[in-house]
Amino acid sequence: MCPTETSNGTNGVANEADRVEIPVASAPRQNRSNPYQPVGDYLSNVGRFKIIESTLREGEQFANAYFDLPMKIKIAKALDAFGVDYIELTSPAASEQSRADCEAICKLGLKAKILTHVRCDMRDAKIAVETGVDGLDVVIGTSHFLREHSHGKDMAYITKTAIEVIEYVKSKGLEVRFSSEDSFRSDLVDLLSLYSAVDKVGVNRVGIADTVGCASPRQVYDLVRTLRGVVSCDIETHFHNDTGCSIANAYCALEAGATHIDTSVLGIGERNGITPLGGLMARMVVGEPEYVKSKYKLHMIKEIEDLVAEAVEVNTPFNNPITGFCAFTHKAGIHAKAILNNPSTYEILNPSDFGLTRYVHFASRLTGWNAVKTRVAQLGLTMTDEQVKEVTAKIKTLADIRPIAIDDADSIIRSYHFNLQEQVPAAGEPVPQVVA
Ligand code: HCA
Ligand code: CU
Repeated sequence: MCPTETSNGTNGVANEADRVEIPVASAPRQNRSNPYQPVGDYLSNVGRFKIIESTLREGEQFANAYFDLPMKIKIAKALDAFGVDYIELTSPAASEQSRADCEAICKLGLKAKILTHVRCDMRDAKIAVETGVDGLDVVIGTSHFLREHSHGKDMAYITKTAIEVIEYVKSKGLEVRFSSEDSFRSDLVDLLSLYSAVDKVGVNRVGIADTVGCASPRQVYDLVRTLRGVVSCDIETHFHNDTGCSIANAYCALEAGATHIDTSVLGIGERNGITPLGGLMARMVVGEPEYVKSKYKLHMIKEIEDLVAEAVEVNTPFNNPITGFCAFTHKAGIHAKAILNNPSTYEILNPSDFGLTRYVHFASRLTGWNAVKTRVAQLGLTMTDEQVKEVTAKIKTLADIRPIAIDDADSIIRSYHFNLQEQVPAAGEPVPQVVA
C-alpha cells in the first residue's frame, strides 16, 4: 500500500514512498483548555485581526510573477473563497493592462473589499478612484534613504501631499490607508508627526512597512505600540522576510495593537517576499483556533498555494508551514510511538484542520517497533509484539547499510511473516495470502 495523500510533492525532494499515512482519526487529540492561548491584554488583536492579501500587488513584484487577467481572476476568487478581508491590486497607474485588470476584478462582486496600491500622488489617486475599487492603499517612502535617493521630497512636502490625497479619496467616498515605506529606518518623530497629521484628517488606516525586512519582533512591538498611543485609526502592517522574521513580526504587531496584516500566498513579493498567508494562518490558529477556523477556510490553503506556485513556476518549499512535504511526517521511533498514541505529543498543528494527513516514516534505521507494528497491521498481517520487535531489528540492519524505501521494509516484513507461517503451519490450513 502506498500513501494515498500527498503533502505537496512538487519540489522533487519528497519521497512519499518512504512514509505511511496515519489516518487522522486513528489517535485521540488532546481536548484540554488551550495552553497556547495568547497573553491577553487590552492592546492585543491576535484574536480579531484582518488580512490584506497582496499576492496581486506585492506578489506581482516577485521576480517570476506574470499574472494575466484569467489568472488574476482565479487567484482573486480563491482568496475570496478562503475568506481574506481585502484583496490588494497593483496600481492602475502602472500600465494600461493593470488598470483594465483592476476594473475587471472590481466587477466580480467578491465579498472581499478590493484595494489598489498607489504612490502618494494626486495623479495616481485620480486614476485609481475611477476603477471601482473600495479603497486606496497610499504609500510614500519616509526613510532618509528613500527621501534622498528615491523621490527626493522632504517631510513637509510628504505631509502636505498625504493630506491632499487622503482628503481627495475620502471625498470620493472610498476607504484610504496611508503608509510610510521603510518605516523602521525612518525618523521616529517624523513618522509619528506624519501619522498624527493624517489621523486628524480621517485616514482609515495608517501603515507600517518593513520594506527591507530589517525589523526584529521587539522593534515591531515597540513601534506599533508607540503608534497605537498616537493615532485612533486602524494600523496595517507589512513585513518583508529578508531576515526571516515576517511571520513573527506580524504576530508581534498584532500583540502591540495592529489591526491588519499584509500577506501574499507563499510570501511572494520583492526579493524573498513578505509574510506568507499560510504561515500566518499556522501561527494564528495555534492561539486563536475559534477565530481563525470560523473566519478562514483553512482546507483551501494547499490548493491556493498550488495555484500560485504553478502560476509563478516555483515549488512549495519542503519546510513550508502546513504544506511543506514533511510538515506532518514523523520519523524517529520515539516520535512515531508517541504520535500513534496521541498526535498532540509532537504536533502543534492538526493536519486535519487543513484537510491534510499525517505520515509516519518507518523505513529507516531510526524507526521503532510501534511504527512497524502499525505498518504490519496496514499490510493485513498479524504478529505478536515480540515478532514485530524482531522484524524491526531486521529493517534497522538493512537500513544501517543503505537508504531503504517502503518497498524494502515491506518485503522484509512480508518475508518474515511468510517464514513464520512456514515454521508453524496450522494443520490443514493454507498459507495465508499477504495483502499487497
Ligand atoms: C515597495 C512598497 C511596499 C509598500 C508597503 C505598504 C513596501 O517597496 O514595493 O504599502 O505598506 O514594502 O514598502 O511594498
Ligand atoms: Cu513590500
